[in-house]
Amino acid sequence: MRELLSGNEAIARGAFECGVRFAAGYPGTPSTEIMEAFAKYPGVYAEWSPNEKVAMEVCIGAALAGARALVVMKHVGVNVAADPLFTASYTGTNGALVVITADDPSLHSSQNEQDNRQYARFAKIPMLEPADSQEALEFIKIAFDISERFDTPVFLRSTTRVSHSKSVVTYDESRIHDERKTEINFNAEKFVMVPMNARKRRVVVEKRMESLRQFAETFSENRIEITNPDVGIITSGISYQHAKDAFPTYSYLKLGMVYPLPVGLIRYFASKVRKILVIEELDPFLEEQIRALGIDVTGKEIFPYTGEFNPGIIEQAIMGKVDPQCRLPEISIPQRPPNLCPGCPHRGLFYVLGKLKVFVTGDIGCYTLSFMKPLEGLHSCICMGASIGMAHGMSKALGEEGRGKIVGVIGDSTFLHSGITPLLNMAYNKSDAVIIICDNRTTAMTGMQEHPATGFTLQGEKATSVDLYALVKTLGIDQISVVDPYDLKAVRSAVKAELNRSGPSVIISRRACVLFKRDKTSPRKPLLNDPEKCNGCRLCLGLGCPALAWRKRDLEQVANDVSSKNQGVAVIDQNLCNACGLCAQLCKSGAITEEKR
Ligand SMILES: Cc1ncc(C[n+]2csc(CCOP(=O)(O)OP(=O)(O)O)c2C)c(N)n1
Repeated sequence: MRELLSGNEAIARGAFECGVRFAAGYPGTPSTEIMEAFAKYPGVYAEWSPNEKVAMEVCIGAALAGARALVVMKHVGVNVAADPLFTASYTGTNGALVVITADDPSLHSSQNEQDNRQYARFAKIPMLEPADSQEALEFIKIAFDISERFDTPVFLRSTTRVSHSKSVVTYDESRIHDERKTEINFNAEKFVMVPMNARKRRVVVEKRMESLRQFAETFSENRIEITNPDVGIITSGISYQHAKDAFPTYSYLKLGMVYPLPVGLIRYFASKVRKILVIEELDPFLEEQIRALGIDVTGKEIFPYTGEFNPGIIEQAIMGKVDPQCRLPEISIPQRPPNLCPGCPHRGLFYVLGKLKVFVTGDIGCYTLSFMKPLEGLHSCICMGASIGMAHGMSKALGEEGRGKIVGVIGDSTFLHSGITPLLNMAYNKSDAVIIICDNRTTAMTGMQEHPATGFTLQGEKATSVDLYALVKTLGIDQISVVDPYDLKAVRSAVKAELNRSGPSVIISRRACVLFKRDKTSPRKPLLNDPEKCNGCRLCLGLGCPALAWRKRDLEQVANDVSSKNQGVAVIDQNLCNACGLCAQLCKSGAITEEKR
């Protein structure tokens, strides 16, 4: 069978083929589609866990019961899941555990650009790195075999290009393996990581690393292609594809396993070529280890440390110029800054916050875009869940000076991911900050995934839906209010009231994402702006709504119009307007209405 699959779809397919029937993850670009694709295979269990740490623990448990378990996350998700993972490296897996880390060089959709190959060395866990969809399908199977054979978690690292590019994949329907047998296993010495047991396991980990190093020497996916004795390139993953495109005739050592490295194979390759280049995106991960072997290589002194590579970048670094054939086509498209959708429920809230003289500690989600003009309603963003702790820390540090000036905002999915404990902390340590949960009933930013408050599972089954109000109350917050962010007055008075109060408080700003309402019963008609009534005050444009534009009046019109000297009027794009009504609330001249035409 031949099919065009993205790297993510191929990972899901390969996992299913090799008997994986258990997967957990938390959404995050560029990894999200792996879980979404896997969940559709027959007879599998797949869940969105509330965060990556939980997903990791769920899969460690499944593996302990003998399953082949797949845990999926984006690169920063591994930071969240690192605690259980590092010790699962000691316990081993019993069944099999493969961790997908989908890294994002060039930060297409991430808050940082960390190179998760470092985690393999840090946690003493082997790591495979596919270069295209076919390899993604094959490598995930190999990863599970390695996990079982060496009793270790295994990383499979993808990057955005591999995860999201589609290439032809050949697979064999008849090679689908059955689910592994599961059973309860008791082995306290191996699975109870108190110091006396962990010390013994620590030694096992080092022995395992030695066996893996030997395995790497003959591992078929660490592949040598000797063609040109002058230049040899050591590379892996997507960098291999780019390097091959730019320099098809050089010799290559393509590493399918980037940790641990095949030292003997590298020495052998070095003996066959006169000059070695190490081509890798982000950190000099391979380069430093190869240099440590005493092998002279050229690497980051010519290749960039940051961002994705492409054949042009590689050619420029090596040759000092780019062959036009290697140059990426120059496409001239107008700059289009990201913006909240027309009708986005976050807009009303952040319009109000931007007008108040408060510091808003932000979090990650669609609403993070509110930091930009014209809203400017969010002033920091570090990582998922950070807003609440930061708001608390700021208000404590500022003391009296900060009273009534610190607000933290967090999305519903992010609150359930990592906002609960910092809110508990705020209640416990008597904070003064105001927290706003932007509850749009979905995980909008990554494409509308379910979470524990939506009432549905990843596989579409009905589930219990946590009551955010009750949850916040249980954490010890007594002052809670709920507002509709489509009602500017209500939002303003709720925020002001909470800022004037002492002690921690929470406002739930509740309105379903305009792109994803389960209730589709009452679509509203786009609003109209009457150019005769519009006084050109531009107040409505302060919302930054993509459905609102400014139309200049020509000079003659302005000169002839005795009633108004407006230079222009606001216009509402009828194809974009979702009738949230915010602009009508701001319009003092009554020009914006819900009128019939
Ligand atoms: C540790 C980590 N996991 C996943 C992500 C990807 N991600 C960023 S924000 C977010 C959730 C957004 O949902 P929500 O908080 O409900 O806000 P919304 O986008 O719906 O406004 C996700 C999954 C990330 N940045 N970091």
